Amino acid sequence: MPTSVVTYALDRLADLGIGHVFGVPGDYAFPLNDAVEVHPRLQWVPSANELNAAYAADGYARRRGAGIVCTTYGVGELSALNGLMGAMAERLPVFHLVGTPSLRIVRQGLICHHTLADRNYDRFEAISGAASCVSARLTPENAVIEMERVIDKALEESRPAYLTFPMDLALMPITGKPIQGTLIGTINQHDSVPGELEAVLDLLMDRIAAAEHPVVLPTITLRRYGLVEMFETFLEASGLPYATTPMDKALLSEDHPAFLGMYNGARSTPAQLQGVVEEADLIIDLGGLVPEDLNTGLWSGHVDPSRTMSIYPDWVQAGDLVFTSVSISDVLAGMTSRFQTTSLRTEAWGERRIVQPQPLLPLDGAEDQPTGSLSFYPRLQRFLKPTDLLVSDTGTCLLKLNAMRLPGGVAMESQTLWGSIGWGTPAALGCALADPERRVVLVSGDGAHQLTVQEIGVMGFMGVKPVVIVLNNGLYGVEALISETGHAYNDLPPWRYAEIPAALGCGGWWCGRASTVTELEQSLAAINAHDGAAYLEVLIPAEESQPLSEEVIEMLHQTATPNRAG
Ligand SMILES: Cc1ncc(C[n+]2csc(CCOP(=O)(O)OP(=O)(O)O)c2C)c(N)n1
Ligand SMILES: [Mg+2]
Repeated sequence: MPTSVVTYALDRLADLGIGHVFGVPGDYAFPLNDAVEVHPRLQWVPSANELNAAYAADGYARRRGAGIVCTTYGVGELSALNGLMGAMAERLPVFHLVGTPSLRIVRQGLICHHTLADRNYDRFEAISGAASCVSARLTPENAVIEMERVIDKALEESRPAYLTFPMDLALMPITGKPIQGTLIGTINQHDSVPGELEAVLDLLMDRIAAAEHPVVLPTITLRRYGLVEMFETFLEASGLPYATTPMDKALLSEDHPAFLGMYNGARSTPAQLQGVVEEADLIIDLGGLVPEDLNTGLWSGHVDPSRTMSIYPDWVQAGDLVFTSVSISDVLAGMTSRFQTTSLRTEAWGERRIVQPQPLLPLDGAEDQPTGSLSFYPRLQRFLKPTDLLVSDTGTCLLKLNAMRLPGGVAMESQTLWGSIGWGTPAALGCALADPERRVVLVSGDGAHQLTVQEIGVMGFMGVKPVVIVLNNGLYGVEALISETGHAYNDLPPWRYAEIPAALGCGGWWCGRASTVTELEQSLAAINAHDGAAYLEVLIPAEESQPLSEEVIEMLHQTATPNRAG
């Protein structure tokens, strides 16, 4: 039987190594839903709602290279938008497949559900299209060529794609010759112009040779483009030290001998790292640093552009010089091979270690004391295993975890730039399905968790085995930090968190609640001894969330009239 439009599109996406489709069915999407159900390489994940589905696909794409979210026309696709815009911001190729009214409905001008009854069938395309870097309306005639264009663009930009499937066209056979698959990682991002690449490499190597204290700031872009291994080889060959910003945390194992710590302006850890980075005579920005507030210690950092060489995915900037025809993979490979063939690598990492790595957090808190941040984070740090993947939602926990050095091997995912609370729980599901080799440990504030908690039921249904840790302080704590305490709008309904997995149908989960240090230690030990998923509620005193100084709050919000003298 000839391949239908919808099956062909799924085949091409499955060729990328994607094995799951997150979504909520709907009548306009039935052709898609049916095709996923019978697809030999794809499994449907029954997301609790479309926003959760988009978050889960984002988490999946972080670990697998790409993900799929499938929604229905209007009501479904619009509900997924925040999640997809997050994937835009955080650069994740999530393919958003939407089932739309049949061409027959459109041509007859029938008024159909999920519309404004105005015979305008294209209203949502522009809205959803804004949360993607490429889009296509698939037809039998264009399916083969459009799928290649869309996949290519989504991977090149590492951003979402939006694909619509009119119900009748979706089931029609494609015309043209189907294309066989290419796996992620074998797709070249950009081609460099040889002369320009040589010029960049000459400049970079000259600057490195002339520098006494060069520092590398690698970014998450390297992971998005599958260049992490190449970066490790580069470090080995060059002997250069590196630091990461919060957005780039755990790019490599944080016990790497070349790792200096987290550069976050005046909030760097260790603290002296700010000086090391900002006074370095050469900063090699690998991938494009994002000088966002939470990524720069509330804009307290200053990386001097004249001492920085920025290597973006497809161009390079060195002060006033701009090179537009070079790809980051070629620059990285070129620098590595020059280091390997010259004697430039003179100092070993040990000698270069200008700052001492941050030690383990001290084990604060006595046995019967109530739990709090000071007792929780050191114990979490010791609980983590080298093959764990830590997922942190946005909130107080992300600020704490970003500043905490991760034990060797531990990977981490967070949404520092987009910062949409509630992302963590569905994203943890996506990560667990995409990366089954790792145990996913989710840390979420109670407020964030309340937004998307239904996905716990999907975790149980899909049989994944994460460790979910919910920090119960009864409020939107981080909001209290950056406003004032006592606002009613920061209070949360007091849920009985530890009962949630059972109510949502999760069988075989270890569930518990820790309110004292002893309970916390016993719970963490019990979770490690349990062969299955776990859910732990940890009480954190609301009083911890005291407002920051007015000065710091002003730094974040920039609302005060500037001081003319300053
Ligand atoms: C979707 C969304 N809505 C609102 C916000 C604003 N916001 C940022 S942090 C936060 C509170 C987080 O509270 P919680 O998860 O309980 O963490 P805590 O700081 O209390 O540990 C809110 C409401 C946001 N970032 N994203
Ligand atoms: Mg809270």
